[in-house]
Amino acid sequence: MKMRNQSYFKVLILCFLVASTHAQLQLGFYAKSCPKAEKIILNFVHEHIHNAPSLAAALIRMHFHDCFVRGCDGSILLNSTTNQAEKNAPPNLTVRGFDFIDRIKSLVEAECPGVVSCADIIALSARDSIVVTGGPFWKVPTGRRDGVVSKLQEATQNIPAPFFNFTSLQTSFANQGLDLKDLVLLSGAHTIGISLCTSFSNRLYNFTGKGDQDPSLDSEYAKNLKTLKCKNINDNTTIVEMDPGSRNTFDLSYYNQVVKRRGLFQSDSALLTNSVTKSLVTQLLHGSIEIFYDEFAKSMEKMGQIKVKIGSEGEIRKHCALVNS
Ligand code: HEM
Ligand SMILES: *[C@@H]1O[C@H](CO)[C@@H](O)[C@H](O)[C@H]1NC(C)=O
Ligand SMILES: *[C@@H]1O[C@H](CO)[C@@H](O)[C@H](O)[C@H]1NC(C)=O
Ligand SMILES: *[C@@H]1O[C@H](CO)[C@@H](O)[C@H](O)[C@H]1NC(C)=O
Ligand SMILES: *[C@@H]1O[C@H](CO)[C@@H](O)[C@H](O)[C@H]1NC(C)=O
Ligand SMILES: CC(=O)N[C@H]1CO[C@H](CO)[C@@H](O)[C@@H]1O
Repeated sequence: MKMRNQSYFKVLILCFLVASTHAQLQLGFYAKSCPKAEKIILNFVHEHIHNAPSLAAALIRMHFHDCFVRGCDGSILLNSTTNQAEKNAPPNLTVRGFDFIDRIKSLVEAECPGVVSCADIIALSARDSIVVTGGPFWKVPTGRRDGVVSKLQEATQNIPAPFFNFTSLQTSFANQGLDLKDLVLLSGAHTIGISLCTSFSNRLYNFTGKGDQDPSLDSEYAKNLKTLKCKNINDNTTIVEMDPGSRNTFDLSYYNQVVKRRGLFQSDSALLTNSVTKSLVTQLLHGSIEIFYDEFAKSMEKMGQIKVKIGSEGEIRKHCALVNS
């Protein structure tokens, strides 16, 4: 009887373990199946990011765009087939780094074919590239599986646009299980990287269709942008640093820009239009870089878990741009 009870108990525990490993990602998921995988990714990022530090911005943005559409499942990497893929949607016009991911994938495939997902490669290389360029570290539990569907319309519907107001941003983030704190912290990624004029030139030239300027944008700043950068509303080639003078430094100065009414997008300015997000911005500025990094890490860990596919869902793609045949 005692024996029976014990083995019954063991079965229960086993079931629980199996259920829980299938219910979520885990740190070092590839420790047995491909022990060198994470090292290969980190090494590659280490060797190549110095030639192109701006790629860190591109990769964290790719991770964000991937997670907001069908979860973090690498669907952003798929090429269009009979239908138009996410890749071809307007919001990703400037998503870069696809080759970089493909090169990492081929190194990892050479080490252990068919084991490491493209979705995990995005998540790990985004984190590693930010760390290697001196930014915050966050944990990346692995075990994501790759999706087999990618639709342009879903990217357009789910990726927040630069002209979003507070309400639309809140809804967009809530749809992904993210709250206002996540919104403020993740927007902090705009401390690095660049934007095309066309992502915000309506604020400079034709805010309400009467040839006017967005009153919530600092007028001095708007004037400088117009004379030095975005010389007309159709300029779709000039790039602007979102956090001028520190576009490669992961610091608090993005929030400084925001409180000075110099956030580049309406979505950045919108953080001041709600008392909760406004006070979070102020708190971050009164805190320290360490606090920002810790809080940013928590939100990134949350974002990296959005609707992940695990266990036997999805597949491990052979080529990141193609579903397996
Ligand atoms: C809150 C809603 C957000 C909106 C409306 C938004 C919008 C944009 C837009 C319009 C651009 C410029 C695209 C271009 O013209 O080249 C951009 C760039 C960027 N975004 Fe966001 N974004 C948001 C949230 C995020 C989040 C959550 C992250 C990452 C955690 C992120 C990371 C970046 C980075 C790093 C860049 C620069 C990319 C580069 O240099 O290539 N953004 N974002
Ligand atoms: C995916 O599309 C890109 C751009 O059109 C192309 O360069 C690449 O070769 C394609 N990848 C595959 C695996 O077909
Ligand atoms: C925010 O934008 C949405 C969608 O354009 C609009 O319906 C709503 O009225 C706006 N909210 C505010 C407070 O301006
Ligand atoms: C400003 O917007 C209005 C309404 O959409 C449009 O009719 C007008 O041509 C625009 N002006 C410019 C300079 O783009
Ligand atoms: C940029 O604008 C020009 C002229 O307005 C247009 O011909 C071109 O297709 C645009 N490019 C992109 C990438 O939208
Ligand atoms: C990298 C990539 O495929 N970018 C595409 C994003 O979407 C536009 C259309 O909106 C395409 O022209 C780009 O090629």
